[in-house]
Amino acid sequence: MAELVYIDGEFVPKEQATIPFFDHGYLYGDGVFEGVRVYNGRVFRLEPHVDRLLFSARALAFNLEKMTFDFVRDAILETCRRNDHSNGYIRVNLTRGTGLGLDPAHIENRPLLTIATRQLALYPQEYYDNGLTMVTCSTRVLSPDTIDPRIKCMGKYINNILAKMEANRVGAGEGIMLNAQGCVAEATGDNVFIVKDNILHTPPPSAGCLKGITRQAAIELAEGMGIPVRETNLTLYDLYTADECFLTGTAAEIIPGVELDKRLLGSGKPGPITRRLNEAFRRLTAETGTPVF
Ligand code: PXG
Repeated sequence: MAELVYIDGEFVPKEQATIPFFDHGYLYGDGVFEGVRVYNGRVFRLEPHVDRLLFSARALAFNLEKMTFDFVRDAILETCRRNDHSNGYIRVNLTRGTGLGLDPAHIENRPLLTIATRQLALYPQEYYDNGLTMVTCSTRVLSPDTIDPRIKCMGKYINNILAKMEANRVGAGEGIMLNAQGCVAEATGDNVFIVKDNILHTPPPSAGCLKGITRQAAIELAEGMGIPVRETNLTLYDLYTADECFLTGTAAEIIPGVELDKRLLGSGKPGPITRRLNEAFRRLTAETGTPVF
C-alpha cells in the first residue's frame, strides 16, 4: 500500500509530497509539531497532543481561524485510516505560513498542516530490562525566559540534536541537558524522573523541560499507586545519588536510566518503582486511546 501523507487537506503519496520552498517552517523553523503514538488502533492521549500543538501555535500567534481542535484531530485520525496505521508513530507539523522574510506581516499567514505516519524505531528490549547509560551534555536547553519550554516548536530542536550527538559520540543511550543555572531540565527527547526515598521527583517546565504527555501519564500512574510526586528543581547531585531514575517520552515510554557520567544510579539496575510504572504504562497504552477505525 502506498504511504500517504496529509498536506493541507489532501492525501498525497509520500514520494510526491512537496512543501513550498518559502514555507516559514522550512526557512526559519517557524512551526510547531507533535510526535504521537498509536497502539493497536488506538491513538494514545490524542486530545492532549492536539491541545499542546494548538497552544504552542497560539503562543506563537499563528492564524488559527481554520485550525480548530476538531479539524486537526480528524485530520490525524483520517491519516491513520488512509494508511491502515494501527501501530507506530504519527508526526504532525504546523507551520506559520509561506513567504520570504522574517516578518509575519509580509507573508501569507495561512498555517500549513502536514501529517505523516511511520513505523517507530523502538529502543531494544534490552534497554528496558537493563537500563540506559546516560551522559550529561554540554549543550544547555534554551533559557525559559527566551522561548517558553511548553512551546514545542521546530527551531529550538537544533539544541536537542546537538546534545543527542554528544551522547552518541560516547555511546550513551541518552543525554541529560541542564539549564543555564545548571539544574537538570530533561533528556534530549524525554523527560527525567528520579525516585528518592519512595518519592518521585521531576523538574518543572520552568526548569526548561517540555510538559511531556508521557510525563503527565507517569505522574498520574504514580499518584494512583500512592507514590508522592514532586515537581522540583534537581541538580546532577540529585541524579547521581538517586535510588532510581527513568525517562519518559512518546517513543521511549518509561525507560530506566541506570548510569550517568560513569556513576551507577541506585543499584545500577532498573528499580522496583520504575518497573511498576513501566508495566502500568504498558497497560494504559493497551487499554486506552482514541479508536482510529
Ligand atoms: N522533551 C523533549 C525535548 C521532547 O522532544 C519529550 C520531552 C517527551 O514528551 P512526550 O510528550 O513525548 O511525552 C519530548 C518528546 C521525534 C520524537 O520525532 C520526539 C519526541 C517524541 C516523539 C518523537 O524524535 N519528543
